[in-house]
Amino acid sequence: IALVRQLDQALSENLVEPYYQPIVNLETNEIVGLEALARLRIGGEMVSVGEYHLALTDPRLACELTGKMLEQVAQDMRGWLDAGIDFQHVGVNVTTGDFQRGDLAERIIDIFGWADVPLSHIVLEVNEAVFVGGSDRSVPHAVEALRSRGILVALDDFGTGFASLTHLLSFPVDVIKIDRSFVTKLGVDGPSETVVSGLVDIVKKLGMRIVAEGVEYEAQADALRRFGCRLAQGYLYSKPVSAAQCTRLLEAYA
Ligand code: G
Ligand code: G
Ligand code: MN
Ligand code: NA
Repeated sequence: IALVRQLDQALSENLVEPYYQPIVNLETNEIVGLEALARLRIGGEMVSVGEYHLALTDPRLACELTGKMLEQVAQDMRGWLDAGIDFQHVGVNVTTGDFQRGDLAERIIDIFGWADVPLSHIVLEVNEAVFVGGSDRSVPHAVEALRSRGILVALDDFGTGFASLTHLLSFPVDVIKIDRSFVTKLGVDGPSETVVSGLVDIVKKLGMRIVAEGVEYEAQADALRRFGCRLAQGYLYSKPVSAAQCTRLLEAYA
């Protein structure tokens, strides 16, 4: 309850700010995209919304957070486009509550339309609970509406839920993000290496892109390269940073 009140207050006082974490090409270390991660300015500190994940099961709070994030991400992207800075793609996280109102696709199209940012620069990051938990067709409908307008969709935290592989891979997505828990075990756990290497093969054969999350060590990046994984994200490259810091990273490495 305290968390709900804190999040509610941070949202109504506009204390939400997107941070950005680079996604890099493992061969060249060039930045090929970003993931927007919400931070709340609370007591002078930038706090991850991960601390508020229970509060975010409230659809009203989830929708409000997404609205604030989309508006600021659209502004930041507009700024980079105006400055000729190449960010390629920006991922935005959405949850089950975002789909319940039934207007997610319209909101995204509206906000990025106003900012005059092409939808092809946006990746909607959705975890398997969103796809598997929906009892009606509202999630697939919204996802299809957005994909038909050129938005990319990523299945986030891949491998952490309980859905079967075939079920998961039947969802129409463009990108699979392998969860950090698999990457952490590279080099220490043989079976995990087999799983990751097999996943990379399957996902590529299905014509989707694959991003490894939570890469912290060069040895993990080496293993991923050996398995044919091209894209990665993690502290080895950069932690999530403010838009201003991200601009400097993009100018240096994009
Ligand atoms: O920012 P951090 O890397 O600490 O993220 C913690 C968790 O919060 C992750 O699971 C991430 O997906 C989620 N998260 C980060 N930003 C957002 C956001 O804007 N909206 C939603 N719904 N979840 C977010
Ligand atoms: O759930 P999602 O994948 O959207 O959120 C990514 C989360 O992982 C964020 O909390 C982000 O800050 C965190 N993260 C990103 N890179 C690393 C990393 O290399 N190591 C660890 N431990 N966490 C990371
Ligand atoms: Mn994500
Ligand atoms: Na993840």
